[in-house]
Amino acid sequence: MFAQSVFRLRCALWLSAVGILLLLGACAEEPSAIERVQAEGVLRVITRNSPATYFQDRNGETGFEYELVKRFADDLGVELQIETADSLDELFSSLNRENGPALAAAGLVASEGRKQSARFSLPYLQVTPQIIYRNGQPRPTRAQDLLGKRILVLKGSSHAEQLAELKRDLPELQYEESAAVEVVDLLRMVDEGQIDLTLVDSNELAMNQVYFPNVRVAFDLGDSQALGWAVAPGEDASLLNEVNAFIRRAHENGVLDRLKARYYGHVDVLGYVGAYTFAKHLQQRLPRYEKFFRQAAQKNELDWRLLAAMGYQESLWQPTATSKTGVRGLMMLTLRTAQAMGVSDRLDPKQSIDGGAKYIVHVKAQLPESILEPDRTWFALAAYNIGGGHLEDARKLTEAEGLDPNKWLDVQKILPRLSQKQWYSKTRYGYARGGEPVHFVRNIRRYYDILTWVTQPQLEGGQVAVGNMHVPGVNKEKPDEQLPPL
Ligand code: BLG
Repeated sequence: MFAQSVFRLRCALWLSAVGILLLLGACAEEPSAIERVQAEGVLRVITRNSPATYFQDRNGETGFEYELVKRFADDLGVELQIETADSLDELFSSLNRENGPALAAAGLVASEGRKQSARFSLPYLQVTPQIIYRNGQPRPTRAQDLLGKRILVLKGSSHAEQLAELKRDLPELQYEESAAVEVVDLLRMVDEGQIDLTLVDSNELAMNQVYFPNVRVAFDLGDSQALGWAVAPGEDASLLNEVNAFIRRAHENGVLDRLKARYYGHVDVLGYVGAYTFAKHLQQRLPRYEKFFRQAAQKNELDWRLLAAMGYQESLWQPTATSKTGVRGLMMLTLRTAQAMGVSDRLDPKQSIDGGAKYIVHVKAQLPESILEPDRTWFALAAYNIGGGHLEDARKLTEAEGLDPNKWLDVQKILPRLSQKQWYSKTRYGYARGGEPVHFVRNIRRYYDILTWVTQPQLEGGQVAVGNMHVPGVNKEKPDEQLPPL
């Protein structure tokens, strides 16, 4: 009897001990993915170093993926730490490694083949895979036309997956994959004729068309596909849920549209012809004047790329340009402006650039102090084009409309009114072609962005010809010799 009750007591003790252990076990449960990020105070993200994703410019880290993921880290209230992978295979193995980065944000197509190595978020961008060929060669228009061509794609890419699938129907199809290159290299190789064709996403082409004058779209290979961020497949859903909520917000509040326009909108703004014409002029014309832009910029404490962007907008870098209104030269100075700036020959490119540089500094200094950077630069450009008086008229109309006369975004909406009688009749300086400075500023900002991406910080200081095509994101440590033989 006694022994039995002792046994019962022991059982009860043992059971409660197990219960406590179980409870303790529950308390010591692994923290979730989001709890780990929050506890560390750091969001570690793996990406690719390319102009369409992440790269360094004169202001530091930048790129579409970087800007988006930075906003996500800010929303979480944690620091962002970027790691880069040299190839897509390396990217996925890093993501899946123990204590690896929490998130991959690298312009990744959420493809079927990747489901084993990644768990994808909601889409943040739709892209279309495009076959790219070289201008002057016969244009392929369907899958059959790919046969017998030298085709190179990124190793481990969704494009390699797509071609493998296509090969099932077209067994004669030949293509190669390389882990030693980035998309910009593929486009450059098509541009220079080292390969016949490649397959890239539409956003990558839109971004890079401005660097490669000979690159053209042959045809779309299949439907549009979704880009997503990814976590490791074994990971719990907590971080992915936060990502999805963030992406939903970014769709709603216009952040995604703005980033898309800024990074992938060159072709939208310039048009395809404008984009490859710019690329051609970047190689052929800018090198002739780059030295003058740099010297004038240094003398006047300006960014030479802004001056070069102005020169492109004014004359497509042509020193003998003349407008219908008799404005002349690379920087399109009026006779009056030229005289005021001490320019004796407007057709001399060096004099024109010096005069333009001096004049932009002059008009900027005349602007009211209430206009702050970066808007101040855009207002100065507008004044360069339309004159300070008309710009002041537009600012007054802007204020009367209840908008902010110190914000370029607001004033540019009102400027076109200067060419409508009902509005200009109320102004001090009267009629002006108010739409012109709006295009002028928009285009210069676009060229300025592109020039910023072409010229990397480590190349600054020396005399570096942009014509040599220093495209951001190209890994200079990988010489061409390492590329697979084709
Ligand atoms: C600018 C002058 C301003 C002048 C305005 O015109 O020229 N800028 C320069 O000379 C650098 O000084 O302002 S004002 O002095 O206060 O009157 C207004 O007259 C030049 C503009 C005009 C424009 N491009 C630089 O942006 C031009 O050529 N437009 C004509 C285009 S088209 O050929 O008729 O289509």
